[in-house]
Amino acid sequence: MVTHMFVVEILLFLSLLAFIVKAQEPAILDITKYGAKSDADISGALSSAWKEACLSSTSSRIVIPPGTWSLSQVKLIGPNKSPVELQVQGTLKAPIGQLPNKDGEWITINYVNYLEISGGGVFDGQGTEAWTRNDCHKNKNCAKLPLNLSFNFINNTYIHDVTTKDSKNFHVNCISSHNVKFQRFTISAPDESPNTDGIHLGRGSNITVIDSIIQTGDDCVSIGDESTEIHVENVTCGPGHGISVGSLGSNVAEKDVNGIYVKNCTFLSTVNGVRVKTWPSAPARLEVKNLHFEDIIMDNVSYPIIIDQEYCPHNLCNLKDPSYVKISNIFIKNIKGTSHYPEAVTLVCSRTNPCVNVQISDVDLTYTGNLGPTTTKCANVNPTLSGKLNPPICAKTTGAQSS
Ligand SMILES: *[C@@H]1O[C@H](CO)[C@@H](O)[C@H](O)[C@H]1NC(C)=O
Ligand SMILES: *[C@@H]1O[C@H](CO)[C@@H](O)[C@H](O)[C@H]1NC(C)=O
Ligand SMILES: *[C@@H]1O[C@H](CO)[C@@H](O)[C@H](O)[C@H]1NC(C)=O
Ligand SMILES: *[C@@H]1O[C@H](CO)[C@@H](O)[C@H](O)[C@H]1NC(C)=O
Ligand SMILES: *[C@@H]1O[C@H](CO)[C@@H](O)[C@H](O)[C@H]1NC(C)=O
Ligand SMILES: CC(=O)N[C@H]1CO[C@H](CO)[C@@H](O)[C@@H]1O
Repeated sequence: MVTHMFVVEILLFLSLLAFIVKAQEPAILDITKYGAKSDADISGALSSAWKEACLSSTSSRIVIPPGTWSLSQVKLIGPNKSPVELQVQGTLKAPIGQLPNKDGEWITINYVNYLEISGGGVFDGQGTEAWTRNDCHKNKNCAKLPLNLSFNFINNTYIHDVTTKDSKNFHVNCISSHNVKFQRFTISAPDESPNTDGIHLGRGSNITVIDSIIQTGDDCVSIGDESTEIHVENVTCGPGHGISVGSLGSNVAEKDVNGIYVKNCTFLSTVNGVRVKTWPSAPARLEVKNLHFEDIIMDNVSYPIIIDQEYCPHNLCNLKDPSYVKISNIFIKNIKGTSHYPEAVTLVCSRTNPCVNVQISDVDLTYTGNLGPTTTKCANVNPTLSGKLNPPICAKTTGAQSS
């Protein structure tokens, strides 16, 4: 009798345990169960699955199965009660022409906590045709093209093992988000695609981009104001315009940038390597501090290292007044490789706010062309130098050092 009851108790306990284990498995929400068909727009099905996931009190996994799916445009908005995973196994294709709401982005995910995007699939922006309509580099009143993926106000998010290709504009915009990690996140678009920044970050904290390959027509990763604790590690950039902090200063409300770490990255034939750019004659007085650029390989990079406080593309700015952005605590260490133009290192700081505490060690950059020796250009900066330095950084006779 006693043993019998004991067995019953064990059985009850085991089934309870099985229930708990099962409860921890996410509920699977396959979009085909919500009406998705491979020959029609899946935005309705995806939105329905998303709504259910957000309302669920246990975690959910939305699955986009293998295959090619048309997605016209979608806005996936939280809040969510439990973690949500969006598993993209197939390829999502944007419409070739305009999106239904031409002022919106293609895929927007906002106000979500505990999100995971995974699955090995592809977000295909189908931008090839749209790029020919993009004249924003020469026309200030150009029609804005939609960006690929916009993640705003998202926290505790892990985006991994997916590809975004041929966005019509920026590939990823990630604003006002905290504790976000992009890993094995592939971005691909051709060199000549305009404004196709890889990942644009702003007003966020603790964001990591790691183990990723970013090939695009504009910045690899661009970092806007109010960014703190941004880590870019083991990322290969190129083609594209490199990793850039800024441009900063144009808006008086801009807030400080603090703690940027670019480590163990490789730049392949990019226009810039690591760059900080601030506008002259601009109102904002924010600080940019604690930037670490370390263990970087530059391969045929046009301008490998640049701090430019007189940033003035296409001469469309006013150089009368300086930049009021204060730059301090810059650590540039172990940067090796080749530059495509002679001016391998540029440190042009503001005349009213010289750069403070710039430490440079072990920089070895060789200019491969025949326009003379490798050079550096420096203004309003007095860096602390150590280790092997080629070219000699900020030596008195700027422009005349041999490599
Ligand atoms: C994300 O974190 C920020 C800062 O802690 C907080 O203000 C915001 O409400 C959070 N958002 C969500 C969707 O959890
Ligand atoms: C930073 O974000 C990661 C997730 O990418 C998280 O594991 C870690 O706890 C966060 N760190 C802090 C200090 O919040
Ligand atoms: C670095 O990133 C590449 C992908 O670009 C990956 O194959 C490699 O495993 C990563 N290295 C480490 C140590 O994780
Ligand atoms: C550093 O980057 C190289 C080249 O991308 C990669 O092979 C290596 O695994 C990375 N190391 C670490 C520790 O991430
Ligand atoms: C070096 O970079 C320049 C300018 O971006 C490019 O035109 C050239 O093809 C690159 N060379 C190699 C060998 O990749
Ligand atoms: C370049 C571009 O189109 N940026 C837009 C990205 O999306 C945000 C809103 O999420 C817009 O404010 C930007 O203009």
